[in-house]
Amino acid sequence: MINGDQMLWGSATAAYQCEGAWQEDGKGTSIWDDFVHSNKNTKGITADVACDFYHHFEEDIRMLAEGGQNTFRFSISWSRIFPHDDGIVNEAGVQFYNQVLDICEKYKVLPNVTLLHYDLPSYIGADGWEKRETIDKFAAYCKRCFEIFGDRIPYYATINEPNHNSYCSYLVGNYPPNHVGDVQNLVKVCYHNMVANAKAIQEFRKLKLKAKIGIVNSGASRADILKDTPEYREAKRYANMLFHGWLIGAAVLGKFPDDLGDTLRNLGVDLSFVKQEDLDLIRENTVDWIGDNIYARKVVKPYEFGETQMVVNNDPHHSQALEGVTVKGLFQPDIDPTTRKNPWGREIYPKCGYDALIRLRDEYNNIPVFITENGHGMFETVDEKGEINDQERIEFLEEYLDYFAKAKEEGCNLQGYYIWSTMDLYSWINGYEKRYGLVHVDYENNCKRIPKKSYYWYRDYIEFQKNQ
Ligand code: BGP
Repeated sequence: MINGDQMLWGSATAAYQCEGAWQEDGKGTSIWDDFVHSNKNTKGITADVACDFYHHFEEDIRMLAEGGQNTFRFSISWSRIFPHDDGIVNEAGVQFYNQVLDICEKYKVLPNVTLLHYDLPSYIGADGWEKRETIDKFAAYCKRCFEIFGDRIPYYATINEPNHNSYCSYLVGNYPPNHVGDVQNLVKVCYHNMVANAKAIQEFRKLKLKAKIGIVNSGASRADILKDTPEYREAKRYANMLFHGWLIGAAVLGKFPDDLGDTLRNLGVDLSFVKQEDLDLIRENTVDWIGDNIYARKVVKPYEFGETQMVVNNDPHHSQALEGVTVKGLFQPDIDPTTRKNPWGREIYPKCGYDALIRLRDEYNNIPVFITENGHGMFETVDEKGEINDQERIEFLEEYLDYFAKAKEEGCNLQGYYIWSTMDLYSWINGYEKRYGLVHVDYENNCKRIPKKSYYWYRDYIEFQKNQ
């Protein structure tokens, strides 16, 4: 049971994955527009239209509210606000987000808004986070958003998943700029993200808004082990530090872990880009809340062989493939043969949500937490009655929610929960066949919306929780 009255209950989206309208009303292009239109993208699927949130937002937010949800997570497209590298605001872009906020107000839905969910403007470049100047450009963009939207947005998040995004972009190579095994730039990019986060927060504090600001991380319980030996525990410690600990440490505690520098130098990383002024900025500008996107844990074991790399499995026909990160000399992926996997090989492990919250309680000052994403990707069909019976998703969510409730009962500072996703939308690497929404989108039929069984289940679940 998650005590209802103070909790926010909602669902989440991201601009690139839902808006479409990729060139409408003066919008500039983003690095994801560039990537999906380039020959590096072998799948040839784009989000030019996506689920067309740009033209359906009123209906989407109304449905969300009618489904009992009182909060909506979405992101702002930087290139819709600043289409060019000249600092001139695109008023039509501002108007769009103001309209979205109007509809949220109309339906008493609290917006939780991420300022960057992967889609850097093309003029910043796919390699943008490698460049120090991007820190100032990001802070300037955020400052304008704070000035424009102010307290109309009660919860801002600076960046979505700096860790997962950087790992995909610089280790796996499946996100732009598609570098494989580029550890040097991976570290630099994560570092620049954290300095940019601090700089944006500095701008935010100057305005003395009532709103709260956070950052969204991926999986505070990322690392887990199958054997309890000193070697396994050490592998887990390193994995937790390098998956997320250095980023949450900087954002929440204002400092990187003590042994991070030595660990990275031992991996051959040149840290000459680190500056004392950045560390001061990070120390002085921490978040009010942390978002955690919870899907699965990462099982690791002590390092045995192989180069530093990350493997992801996007082939739904090889569900038992070994996924994960190898860091040479420190750890490598392990697989638990006893747990369930989804068709894309992602482990279903509800307890990881509990572990994440306990970790945030015990190691990060019990900072207020939002589960900013939790959801289940599935293949789905519409039955002969025109309905979508996603019972499997309901069971997934129930199991995870039971563990979140247990953590809250044990004193974790959980304040809000968002299902990924509000409606079906574009999946970064899997396109449209992998569906996450509470609401089905008929892409062949003008993006018609049909609530799934899980939509009604979530409405009843929230109602029940609120009455406890
Ligand atoms: C998170 C991202 C989301 C979303 C989700 C599902 O990491 O923040 O944007 O995409 O993962 O991922 P996928 O669609 O790859 O299964």
